[in-house]
Amino acid sequence: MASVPLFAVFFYTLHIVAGADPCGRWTKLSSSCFLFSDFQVSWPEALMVCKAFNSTLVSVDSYEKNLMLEGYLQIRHPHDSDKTTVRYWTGGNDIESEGNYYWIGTDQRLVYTNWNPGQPESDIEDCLSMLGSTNFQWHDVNCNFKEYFICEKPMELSTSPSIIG
Ligand SMILES: [Ca+2]
Ligand SMILES: [Ca+2]
Repeated sequence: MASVPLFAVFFYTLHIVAGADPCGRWTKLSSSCFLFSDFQVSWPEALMVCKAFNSTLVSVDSYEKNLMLEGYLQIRHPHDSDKTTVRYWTGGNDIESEGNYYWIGTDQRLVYTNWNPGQPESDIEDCLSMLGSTNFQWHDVNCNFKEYFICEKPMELSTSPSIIG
């Protein structure tokens, strides 16, 4: 745990998985478990926190998944005053090769996209963020900005044996 930031340790103790719920304290949406952070960090820090939970930054790799996450974020931030300032890191980035965005969780190039018009736009903005100010459409943003973030991990399947017949 030496490389894990202290805030991640505190966060973990607050959100420790309990009981048989396949997502524990995380949010279950479709077939994955999601953690919507309530603190803001840079993209590399966000990735480190997700990894500390055996998860990764979210891959928004389909229309349906984007719609689901956007809908959840709209509910999570119902007030316009909040929505105009809130931003969430995803796993999308072009850090390694400018203009070649991929999802760090799946190692796949972006196929489905929901960029805000005019984005992505910059060789100094390499991390993909969902911005409340544009109904959570995507922007390339400087990876050092501090934003909220979304971790994703597959739902843990039950290990109890099923009885057939
Ligand atoms: Ca870029
Ligand atoms: Ca941008």
